[in-house]
Amino acid sequence: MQIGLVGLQFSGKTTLFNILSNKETHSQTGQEEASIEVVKVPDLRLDNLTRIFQPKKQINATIEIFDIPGLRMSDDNRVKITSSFLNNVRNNDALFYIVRAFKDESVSHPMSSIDPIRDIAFLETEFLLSDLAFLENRIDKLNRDIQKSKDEKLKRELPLIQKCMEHCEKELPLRSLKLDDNELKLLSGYQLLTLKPLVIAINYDEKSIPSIESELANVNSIKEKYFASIIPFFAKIELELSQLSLSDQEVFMKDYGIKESALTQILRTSYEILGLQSFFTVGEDECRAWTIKKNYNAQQAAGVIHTDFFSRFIRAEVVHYEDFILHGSFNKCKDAGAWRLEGKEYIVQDGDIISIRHN
Ligand SMILES: Nc1nc2c(ncn2[C@@H]2O[C@H](COP(=O)(O)OP(=O)(O)OP(=O)(O)O)[C@@H](O)[C@H]2O)c(=O)[nH]1
Ligand SMILES: [Mg+2]
Repeated sequence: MQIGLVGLQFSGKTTLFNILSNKETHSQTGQEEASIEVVKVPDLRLDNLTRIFQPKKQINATIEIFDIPGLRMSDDNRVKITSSFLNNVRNNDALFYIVRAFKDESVSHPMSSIDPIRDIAFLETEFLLSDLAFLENRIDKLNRDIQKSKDEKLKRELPLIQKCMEHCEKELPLRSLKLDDNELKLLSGYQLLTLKPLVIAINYDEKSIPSIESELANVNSIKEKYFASIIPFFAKIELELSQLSLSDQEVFMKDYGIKESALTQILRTSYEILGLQSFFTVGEDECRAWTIKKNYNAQQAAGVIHTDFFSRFIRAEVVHYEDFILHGSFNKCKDAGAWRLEGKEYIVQDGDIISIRHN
């Protein structure tokens, strides 16, 4: 799973990327190249399981973060979208618009003033125009090809693309259009930009921390318009905090009044908007978190561990993390009726500890 950080130049993407990747050596801010980092998803439940099972290793779930250089002012004093920018944006499962709200005279803004709502509208309009251009071309091509080939699949695609086109023409993002699983599958190869789940992450000054609720009230109306989640963060101060030990971080976050770190918020919302959840496997060798879609059944989850587990699935032994912590061991869970043997249709729940029986 890959999420892309997109936005105008100097909005704080690379600063945020450095917070997320939590490395000693930081990527240069203001760089021209896109860079990618695999980020461990912190999970206290997995840490606890490791404490109990003492395995040789702990393997957290991961998520890939893609830092894309921002849009800058060109020679004619306008911010223009480029095809390399769009190509970078297309490659992601979800988008995070990183929008600047912080004021700092020493950092220029490509549109010369601080206006988060304008910046969001700018990006969203560009992405909508890109989708419209694609859909228009696709309709032309489908019309030509249908006459030639009489392919049933093409005939089914045409009304879907037309429906998408009408939606975009009303200046609405495709993520707000109701589509069923088949329709989504047909569209999945096209990487339409306004169909991607969106989080708007607004980078505020640390001075705004005490008044953050009222700051957010000013931008909340756009949530519905863009069908997006909004999260506030404080790049500069959070980068400093991320270099402290975990216990110091907690103390300073409390002092500053930061309720949840940018890292936690971003990973949590990514899971939410992508409809993801975690289950665990435990043992002497490793305790591990696995990421799956929310509606996955036991057999599909088994297939994520190993493709053979999918085809040779017999049953899944399941204990929920909370039950395990409550009772203290698998045997005690059995006595309490919290240990279950589930068939392939069982829908896996977030926090299940699973062992796959296979032949
Ligand atoms: N005062 C202040 N400065 C910030 C904040 N966030 C980022 N900056 C500064 O703004 C400048 C640009 O930040 P970057 O994180 O490199 O911005 P970017 O979005 O990656 O920029 P491009 O890659 O050029 O698109 C750097 O000098 C940062 O130190 C903030 O919250 N407050
Ligand atoms: Mg950058």
